Amino acid sequence: MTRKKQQQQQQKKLKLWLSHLNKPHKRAHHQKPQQQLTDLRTDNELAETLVAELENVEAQYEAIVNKLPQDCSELSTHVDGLHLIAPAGQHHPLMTHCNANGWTTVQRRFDGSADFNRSWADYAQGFGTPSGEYWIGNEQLHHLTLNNCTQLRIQMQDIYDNNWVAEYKHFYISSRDDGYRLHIGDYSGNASDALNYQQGMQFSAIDDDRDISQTHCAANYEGGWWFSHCQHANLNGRYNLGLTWFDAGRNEWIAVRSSQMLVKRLPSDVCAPSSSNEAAAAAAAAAAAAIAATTTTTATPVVPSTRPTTVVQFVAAAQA
Ligand SMILES: [Ca+2]
Repeated sequence: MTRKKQQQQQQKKLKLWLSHLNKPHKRAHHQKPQQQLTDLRTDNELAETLVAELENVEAQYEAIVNKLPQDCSELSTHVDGLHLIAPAGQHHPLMTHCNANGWTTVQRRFDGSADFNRSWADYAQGFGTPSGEYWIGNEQLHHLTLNNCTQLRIQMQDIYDNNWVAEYKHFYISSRDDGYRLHIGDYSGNASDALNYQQGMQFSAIDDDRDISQTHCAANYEGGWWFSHCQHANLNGRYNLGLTWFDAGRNEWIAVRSSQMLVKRLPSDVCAPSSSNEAAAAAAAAAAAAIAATTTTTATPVVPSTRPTTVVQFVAAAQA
């Protein structure tokens, strides 16, 4: 018998058992006790068989999920497009976009079609569609970066069609209990290390202010992010106004039109030892504490561009 036929027969049996068990058992009042006992025994046997079958289905499901790549770098052939992955420690498949170089897309903005002004729970779970505008979810980010061997690449295009890149050799998002805290390190690129300003911050969203500003940054910027006092970088803010990155090189805000955040596992021979997440976390916490101790008001540490763009006005308004 073919595997497909076997599966069809199994499904048929399951359906039959389920329909029997879920049917209300009409037993006549005059039914003899002996008959009632026999019925109960039959029900019990059916239930036991059903549980065994469901366990079998669960085991098959687990086996399929375990065979999925943990991220796009594990795909046998790197083809740009949508792929199913199962991040380490998560026992369910996840559809995401992979590029031809094995990078996993975790965020994408390009037309403002998806609403990014969402709750902390929405950001934890993820939203949008991997083929369009998208946030993969903080829980997924935590699991994708758990291996302590993940790099982050941020690609942006500004409203003047310039391309900007910020890459971090180390990227780790802590657990839900720790507020999905941001840990980054070893920057390279042409966009400036703006994200470092938010190093060690917990994730904030419209309904959950976890920044260290006296204002509510996520509410001001209409998007969830690792805000501090509030930001030097924010790719989840209000589209066309709130997408920004501070380019320290030019002392100017980049007015971001489209952005993409991607992660990729580093080759194992260049991976940091397993304890470095904790070391990075401790360093980040110390840095955050230092910021909190030295700054008591909402800071706009660098005067934005003299060119009055809508982005700058929006940023200035929100920082105030
Ligand atoms: Ca606050």
